[in-house]
Amino acid sequence: MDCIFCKIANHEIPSTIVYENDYVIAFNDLNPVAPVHVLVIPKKHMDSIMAVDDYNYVVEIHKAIKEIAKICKIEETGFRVISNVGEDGGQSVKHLHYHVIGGTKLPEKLA
Ligand code: DGP
Repeated sequence: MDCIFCKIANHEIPSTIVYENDYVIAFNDLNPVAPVHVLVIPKKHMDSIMAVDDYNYVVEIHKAIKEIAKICKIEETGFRVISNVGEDGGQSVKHLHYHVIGGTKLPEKLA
């Protein structure tokens, strides 16, 4: 499968890794929208939230988000977590991922 995030998870292409364990890897987004913009992904390929077939990975992602917030020193100031799904959601990479965004007062709030 030709998936860019699988290649990042397998260390086949470089990324700035923020956090990693057996289940997940988190790395800086190529096009950050804020001082902190980290992507957290499961190491197992799943297309999106709609394709999750092993919720152990979701638990691990949730735990990783807490670690990332501490590592990036945004646990006190706050942050936003977004997972875009499908066409209307604006998902451009078809490998489940969560954006962790912070480090500044975030502008727009849709929900
Ligand atoms: P989304 O639009 O939710 O599918 O977000 C995909 C994000 O992935 C987008 O913010 C840019 C980022 N991205 C795409 N390709 C790469 C890459 O090769 N490396 C890194 N670090 N980020 C990437």
